[in-house]
Amino acid sequence: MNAPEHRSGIVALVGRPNVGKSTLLNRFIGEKLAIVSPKPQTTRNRILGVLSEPDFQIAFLDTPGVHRPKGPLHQFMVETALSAIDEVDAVLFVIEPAIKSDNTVEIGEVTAQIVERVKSARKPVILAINKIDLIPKPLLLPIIDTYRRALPDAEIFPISASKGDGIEQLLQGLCAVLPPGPALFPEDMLTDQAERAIVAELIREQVLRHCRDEVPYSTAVAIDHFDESEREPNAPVQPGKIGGLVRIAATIFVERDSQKAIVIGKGARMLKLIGAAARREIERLLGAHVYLSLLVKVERRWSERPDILKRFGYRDH
Ligand SMILES: Nc1nc2c(ncn2[C@@H]2O[C@H](COP(=O)(O)OP(=O)(O)OP(=O)(O)O)[C@@H](O)[C@H]2O)c(=O)[nH]1
Ligand SMILES: [Mg+2]
Repeated sequence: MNAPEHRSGIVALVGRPNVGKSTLLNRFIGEKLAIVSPKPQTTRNRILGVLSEPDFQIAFLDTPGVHRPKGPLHQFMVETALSAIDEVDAVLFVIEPAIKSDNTVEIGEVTAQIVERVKSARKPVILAINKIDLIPKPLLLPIIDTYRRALPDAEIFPISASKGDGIEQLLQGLCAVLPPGPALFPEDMLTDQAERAIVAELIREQVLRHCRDEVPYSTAVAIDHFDESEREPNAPVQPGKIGGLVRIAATIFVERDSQKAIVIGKGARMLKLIGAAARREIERLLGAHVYLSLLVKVERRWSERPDILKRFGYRDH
């Protein structure tokens, strides 16, 4: 028997905010490439994660959650997500179970908008129903039924990204819709993101996790210094093996003085908590000790100002 033909392609993860797209990307790749939080609108940019196996290579493109945008930052995010659909080989549409109290399933307005967009793109689509660990099995059937009618050409996979259930089957389903072809990216490449971009995101993640209300939506992080002169090159990234020291200075930008006060906290307690949690995550990423110093600055209404959006890396694609 012949060996199976090698397949490859780019797959966009698309869906509403908070359904678990970034959790799923990290699960596929086995590394934390994208930050995750319980708050919607966590991801703001596209994040590429490459999975290379002997028989296939899939480059996943995580995207911001599609929502009704308010203001330029959110418009950028939604465009980033929807335009990805046109640029990939297949779409992995991620939803989470939403069942009304009378046990009926309704496709919400935004989800319906994604369904239409995906249909008009006329490319292979796979639907992942995520977070199945949260619902009793019998409740899955009406969801599957509803989406089978809405997207008759999509194969449907119930999964749990956080527990890892159904991931192998989903990968096989994706492979089946990708064209035969050689790897598109080097096989040891996991992402196109620079380390310092991931570091900025890991700091933003801790602001999201520690602060409430409007602070998460008004936060951006910029890396000011990234000094690797005391880092040991090629240090093995393993628990317990630490390769030297990386000194990082970063600024957390918010939009108002009141938000700055929240992020710093009484006696700088909040900023210390954010810094300590971010440092742990960054040390894991870099496999090195990390010295992290954080500043908090106000950049008024930055999320509404196109010039500043660009400076923070939220550019047009
Ligand atoms: N119970 C459960 N929770 C999950 C699962 N997958 C993700 N979550 C949680 O759902 C929340 C949102 O996850 P994210 O991965 O940030 O969601 P996202 O779709 O990337 O969100 P945006 O970036 O805002 O669009 C987090 O609290 C995750 O831990 C799952 O399979 N089961
Ligand atoms: Mg995300």
